[in-house]
Amino acid sequence: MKRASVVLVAVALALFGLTACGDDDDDDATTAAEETTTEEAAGGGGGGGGTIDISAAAEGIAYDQDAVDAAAGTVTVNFDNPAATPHDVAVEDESGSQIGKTDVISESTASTTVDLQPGNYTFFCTVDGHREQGMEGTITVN
Ligand SMILES: [Cu+2]
Repeated sequence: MKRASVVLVAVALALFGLTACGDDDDDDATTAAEETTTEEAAGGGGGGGGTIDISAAAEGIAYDQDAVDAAAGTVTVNFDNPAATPHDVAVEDESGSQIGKTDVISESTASTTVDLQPGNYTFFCTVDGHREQGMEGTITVN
């Protein structure tokens, strides 16, 4: 009888240990879920592909970014132009077709939405001469 009790205690401890491991696994799963949520938030709130933030330099004919990433879907392009020089952000696909653009603005912000598929797009300023002076960049869509 006494030996049987020892065995039972050992089994109980073993089960407790397994249960504890199970809890650890649950914690890991929770952490992974939180990380996924954070990544979605970093990609930009809202549904679909999220947002792209592009800003113009305060001085000169330039954007602050020359390459941005986005998730495929309906993407909101948020443009901030702190300069007095008017700029906009237009997006064209790999065939060179313009698929959307913001208003031309100065010392203001504007946004537009574009539907992006996985692949590469180009963003640029449509104001005369600005693209040629370097106001363009790439959008990589995953
Ligand atoms: Cu411009």
